[in-house]
Amino acid sequence: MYNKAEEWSHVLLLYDAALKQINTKLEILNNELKLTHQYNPIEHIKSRLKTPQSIAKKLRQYNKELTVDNIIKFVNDVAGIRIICSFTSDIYRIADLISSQKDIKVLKIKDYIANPKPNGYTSYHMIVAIPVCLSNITIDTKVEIQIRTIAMDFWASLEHKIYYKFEGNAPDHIRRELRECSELVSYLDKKMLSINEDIQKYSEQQSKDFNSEGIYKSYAVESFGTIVDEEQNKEDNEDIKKDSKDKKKPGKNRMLFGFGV
Ligand code: 0O2
Repeated sequence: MYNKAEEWSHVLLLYDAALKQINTKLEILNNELKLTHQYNPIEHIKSRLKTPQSIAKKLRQYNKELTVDNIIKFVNDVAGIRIICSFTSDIYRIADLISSQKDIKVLKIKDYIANPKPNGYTSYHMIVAIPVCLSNITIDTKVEIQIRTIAMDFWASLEHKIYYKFEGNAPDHIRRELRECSELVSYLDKKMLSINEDIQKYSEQQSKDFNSEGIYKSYAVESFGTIVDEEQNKEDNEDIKKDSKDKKKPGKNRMLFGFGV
């Protein structure tokens, strides 16, 4: 039998392991996208275990007793990961990639981007469960994943400070200004996304131009090679007539090597 402190240490070990696993998955996905698309959607990742004080506060809000069972059952964000991206489209791409991982179960989604909170808060939240394999048992462990843009994160961190400063009762004009800022954040994110899409169109066009130029060049080299070949053949024929020993011409061989023949 464990005492409460030991029991809690074991629970924390699970949450910590779950955080590590999700972090590793995200790093692998980001590296894969970097390699295959020369593009990394994740700007940075923060992860944390909730403090005992915050856990106790949350259970008090839910009118639940502070027990390990209640923490596991009712507190969804003991293990929390925040993923910061550049563009709103990256948020949904990352959410899809996470959902399609075979060992991850998505338990709950809160899309505060499609449905912002009345105070203006925007972010994409997922509660997922990931199996943690211990020596004699495998336990599905909950992790809260928040995905948001740099601009959304900037807004949320200031709002968080203000919320704590005024203990949830910020003056009206501050709340109003924060709401206005959240509209600016949403405008900024849309604008940055559309600029990025334009840049991508230019890059696609450039790579098309590059490819067609590449094909043009290879045709040119091929025909140049053929001409040299023919000329070389003529020379060869003449040379054969002149001197049958002088058959090998290094120029011809070089061109053939150039074409990988
Ligand atoms: P802290 O101090 O950041 O940890 P549920 O999980 O559905 O049972 P909960 O926890 O209300 O209920 O879920 P929700 O709405 O998804 O919020 C989870 C976390 O999102 C919060 O954790 C905050 O970190 C963040 N969040 C939600 N709403 C706001 C908001 O209006 N402003 C800011 N700045 N952050 C927000 P905690 O435990 O409430 O807080």
